[in-house]
Amino acid sequence: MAATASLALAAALLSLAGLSRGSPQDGLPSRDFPPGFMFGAATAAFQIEGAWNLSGKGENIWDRWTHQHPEWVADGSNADVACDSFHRFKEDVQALVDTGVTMFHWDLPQPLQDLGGWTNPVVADYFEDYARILFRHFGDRVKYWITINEPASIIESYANSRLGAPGLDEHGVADYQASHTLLKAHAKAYHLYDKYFRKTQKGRVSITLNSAWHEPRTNSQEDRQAAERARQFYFGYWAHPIYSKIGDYPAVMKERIMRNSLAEGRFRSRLPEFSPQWVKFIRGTADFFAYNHYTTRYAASGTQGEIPSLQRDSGVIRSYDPKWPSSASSWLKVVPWGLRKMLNWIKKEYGNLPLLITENGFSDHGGLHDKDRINYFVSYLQELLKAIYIDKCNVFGYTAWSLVDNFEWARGYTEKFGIYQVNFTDPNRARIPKDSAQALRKIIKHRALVPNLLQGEMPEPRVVLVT
Ligand code: GOI
Repeated sequence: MAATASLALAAALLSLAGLSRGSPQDGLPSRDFPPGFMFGAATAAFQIEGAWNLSGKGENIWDRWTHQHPEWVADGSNADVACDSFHRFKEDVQALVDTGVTMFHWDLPQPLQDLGGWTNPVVADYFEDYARILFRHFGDRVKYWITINEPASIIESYANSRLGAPGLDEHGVADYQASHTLLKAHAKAYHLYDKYFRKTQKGRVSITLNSAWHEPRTNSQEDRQAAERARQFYFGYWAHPIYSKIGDYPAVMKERIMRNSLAEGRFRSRLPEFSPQWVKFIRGTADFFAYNHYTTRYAASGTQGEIPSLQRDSGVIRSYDPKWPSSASSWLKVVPWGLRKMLNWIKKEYGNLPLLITENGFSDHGGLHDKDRINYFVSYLQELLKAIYIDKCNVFGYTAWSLVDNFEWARGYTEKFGIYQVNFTDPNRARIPKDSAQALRKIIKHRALVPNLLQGEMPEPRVVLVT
């Protein structure tokens, strides 16, 4: 306690004196987070709740996908019980420092999938109805709303059945149709809030977009152009209609998909068109930028992927540097500087809207002494501070993924992202804080990237939050 207090005092004195606690080697002007900076830890309903058929809950597309195809999940598991948060939510809420509520994190009701899911424009109307119910019931307390989590990930499962629900293989067609409805649904929810709720509830609404940073694989002009194309195809796809001045999908997408579609003997583009009314309706529908970031990929110019597919349309071949440290997830390499580059690109491309990092985290195979996860958080937060102080990126908050180990979609329970461990063989699903939870607690308490987070023995974990 005394050590903590004196650390805080030293911090206060140093900042009063206008001095920086960042050492010159790490290039950090300050280790303090700006005043008002928000921290949290995130999770998602389907990945933790369980109770899949209780309390009047209907079947959703992930219930169906996991039950029908256990062989598509790495360990043949499902989320029928998961972390049992349905019954244990009090403990989890107690563990949350600060958070908002995302409306939709992939668990579309199965009856809507039976109508075609997000490829059917009527689903945007149902989404608006759903948003109305949430605004009405929770809007007095929720001040940061996210409509949809990672639309780019949602449409991947319309292209490749093994990636998740709904489990279709309609690449290059259904994924583009689904994106159209997803953007409409988001915009409808935003305008609904604007019209009927904003004045009294005074909250803010956005959509969470995700993408790796795409770095040119070589310095050739082809690869630099390919990297920019990758940014447009994997991120501009969603950000351009909402955040750019002119709206609509990026020009490079419209051109290339049209060209490929005609070459395939079609009479129109596989990418649906927005009418000018829709372009206008979707543009500007975010009060802040919400962004999930995990990793970086190389982009090189080249033709790869099935015909037709988003990858083929992009003309990009993506890869990793073998030198980048791995995680338990094949897609997740540890590349902290990619976060800083991405934040700068967003600022340059769409202006310096306040930005909230809604997910950032690291996977391993379990264990309480998760040094690699602490290292991940610290190194990414360091780059975040550089983006804030050196590059003047307008980042106002950060939520770590994830609060508890959970059902990792197609990876089942084989990859762990939690800062709390969950014992999945214990009927009580006991939660235990990992070393990373202690480290984040320190960071949040001091509102600074305090030194020595990796050094010294962490105290033995206590079992908490279990009644
Ligand atoms: C979050 O998305 C999400 O919001 C959370 O819910 C989730 O818990 C968290 O991630 C952690 O997972 C190398 C065939 C490259 C095609 C290896 C087979 C690409 C593509 C392995 C298998 C990667 C974070 C799927 C963003 C979806 C994982 C987006 C990261 C698919 C791969 C593949 C691979 C494959 N992405 N997601 N992928």
